[in-house]
Amino acid sequence: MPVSRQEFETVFPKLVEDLKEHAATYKLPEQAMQWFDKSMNYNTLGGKYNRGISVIDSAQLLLDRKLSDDEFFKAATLGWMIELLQAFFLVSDDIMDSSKTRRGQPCWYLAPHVGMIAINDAFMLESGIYILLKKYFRQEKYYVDLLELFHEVTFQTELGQLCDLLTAPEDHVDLDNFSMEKYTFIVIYKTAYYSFYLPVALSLYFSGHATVKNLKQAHDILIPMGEYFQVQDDYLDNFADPATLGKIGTDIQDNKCSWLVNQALKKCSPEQRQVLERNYGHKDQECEAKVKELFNQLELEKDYQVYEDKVIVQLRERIESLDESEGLKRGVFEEFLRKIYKRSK
Ligand code: DMA
Ligand code: MG
Ligand code: MG
Ligand code: MG
Repeated sequence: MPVSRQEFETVFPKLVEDLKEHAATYKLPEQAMQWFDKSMNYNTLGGKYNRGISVIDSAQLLLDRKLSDDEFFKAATLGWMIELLQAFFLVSDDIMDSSKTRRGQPCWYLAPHVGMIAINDAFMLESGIYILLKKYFRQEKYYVDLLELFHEVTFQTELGQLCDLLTAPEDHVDLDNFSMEKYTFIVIYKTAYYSFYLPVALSLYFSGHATVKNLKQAHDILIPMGEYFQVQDDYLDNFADPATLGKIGTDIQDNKCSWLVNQALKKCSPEQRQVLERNYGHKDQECEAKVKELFNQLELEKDYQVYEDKVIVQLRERIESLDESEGLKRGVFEEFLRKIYKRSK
């Protein structure tokens, strides 16, 4: 049975206490302690926890049994470390993308009295990962592997974010700058590694099944799955109801090399391209509305359906043909795909 959000959440308060206890060894002043507590709760809670919960679900499948209480706590701690990494990325991403809301509330940098303190809060969320890793995994023979994995995946995500930002300059719109090749690089690095490869790689180390072959096989399924997940994110940015999605889309105003604009460029007429050229990437609601209207005219929702049906078949084929001889299980990928298939938030 997959773990519920509620079960996963039971572990978080203990980890917040651990991090505050660590800060207390430096006699952190009370005001700062309360701030740190508030930032952790505001930025780490309230999401879907797909990444974090997948560590536990995968560990259960790989070990082929229910976890003991201690194992559950440790797997959940690894899961929360990904959620802290995610919190670090999201706090920064929302500043860089000038987003307004996240998980149905104001982005942290827009919350009362926060502003650019959010940048330091993001760094502290990241630091929390390594404090917990040391506290709970220092004695494991795979400790250095986990340490290196978190560092590498963080770097990969930052490479993706860099390309995402560089293809979306604020001051000039050049549609020739976009391409599906650039798009694929951006989404694999900014999303697929930390959201898909990382949870399963962590559970492979945790369950004692991490081999070069298993990690590679997991990678080769999870990176395409992560690509699909970011295409969904781009689709939902424009087509979802913000009340359901928990965030207001920004990709059009931000001049992003999104999946939708790449599809639009493939099929638009010269006149429609002019509409895009004049209106895409402007911090202006009327321009944004014109682009949205064009996306509707071009029936991009249909292209998305076609893409989704095709990619699902490909992913299921890859999962079906997985070689389980070194202990990897099809169920790990089936469960992860089930969590995101046709998602609306
Ligand atoms: C997501 O990109 C990538 C990271 C590393 C947060 P995004 O800006 O499309 O995410 P969102 O739509 O959640 O702001
Ligand atoms: Mg964003
Ligand atoms: Mg972004
Ligand atoms: Mg997005």
